Amino acid sequence: MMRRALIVAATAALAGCAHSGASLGKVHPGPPTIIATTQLLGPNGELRGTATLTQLTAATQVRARVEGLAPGTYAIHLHSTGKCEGPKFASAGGHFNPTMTHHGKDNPMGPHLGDLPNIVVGQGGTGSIDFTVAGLALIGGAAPLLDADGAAVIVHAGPDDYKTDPSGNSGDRIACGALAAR
Ligand SMILES: [Cu+2]
Repeated sequence: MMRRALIVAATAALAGCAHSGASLGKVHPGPPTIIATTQLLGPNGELRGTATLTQLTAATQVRARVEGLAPGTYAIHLHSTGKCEGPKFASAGGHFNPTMTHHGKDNPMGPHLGDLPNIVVGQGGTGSIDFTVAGLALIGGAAPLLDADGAAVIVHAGPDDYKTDPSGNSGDRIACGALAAR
């Protein structure tokens, strides 16, 4: 099944310039901003949300929003392979884990670099997270998320307990969005 994927955009970070109020001649764009965005789709291609990852200095900000879900708490993670083949999305592989640790922030041997906080979905069927992953790079460095086989954002059927290896006892994979370098 085709999956909408990947946009990695590089744009000049003019907004980040501390002197943008100065005369035009003094505007000096910073390094390019690296952004990856994807749609999160369910097993039948139904839209379940979006995710946008923005590379910061020695960190990556992950913003994700889900929709059309029953109220509840859902795990969401960065998985290692940018391939979303339904209905189970096993193709996305395990959690992004270049440091070979165990899963979960509450696990003494954790967490995975791909671990994220749960999304809480309210009565309207929507929920979101905005979380910065320290030490995660989309591109560049020793272990970029967007390596040759990309990566995926996965939403699970249940909450992450933040400690059970390898995936927080979070159940089936119910939505997937592929991310890839281009
Ligand atoms: Cu997961």
